[in-house]
Amino acid sequence: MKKSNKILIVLVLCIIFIGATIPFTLINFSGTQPPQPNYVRIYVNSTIYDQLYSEITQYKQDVINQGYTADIIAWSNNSIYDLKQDLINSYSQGLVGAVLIGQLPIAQFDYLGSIFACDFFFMDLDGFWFDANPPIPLNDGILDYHDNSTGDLYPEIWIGRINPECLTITNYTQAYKDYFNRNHMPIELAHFPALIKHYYISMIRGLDGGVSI
Ligand SMILES: [Ca+2]
Ligand SMILES: [Ca+2]
Repeated sequence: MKKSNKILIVLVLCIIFIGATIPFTLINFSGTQPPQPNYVRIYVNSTIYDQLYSEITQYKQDVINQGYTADIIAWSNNSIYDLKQDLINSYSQGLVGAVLIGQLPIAQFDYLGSIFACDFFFMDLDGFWFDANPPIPLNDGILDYHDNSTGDLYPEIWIGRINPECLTITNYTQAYKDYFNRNHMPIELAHFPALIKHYYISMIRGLDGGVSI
């Protein structure tokens, strides 16, 4: 067989092999795509879950209607580390954020003696956080140290809280219900210019000392 014919046969075999492999490669690639990051977890303090079941179920549906997937979790664990581990576990499912409803774990951070609530602890899923940072090795439940570890210092997800229990009201259950009902109430775009107009009329009348409408 001539050398040129051998080269031609090899080329043909290569083309057949590549043609047969590409579809399997594409199928396999599409099968290993990471989940779309649109997953929201809605944590609810387990002690208020039953009373607010219908409102929170509606809230979940509102979240889904905005293009997310969502789960409700009745949570009764006070550990900031266990809550964070649950968020870390969910990140591989496409978690983009979490809503914390009711009294749920609050991380605190001590920066040069200034102590503050720190939801950033729950947002930064791959950074390193530590309680008892030398030279003050005080393991008191208040975080003292943060570095990037094998990840980075930035947030991977967002955290939101809904909790009226810090307010000077007595009927928290009603406050939750009122909030979720307001949140579900649609603002129709057709009415929006009228709302803006109403706002400005009220403001101007207030400035003039008139009676607001
Ligand atoms: Ca500490
Ligand atoms: Ca990070």
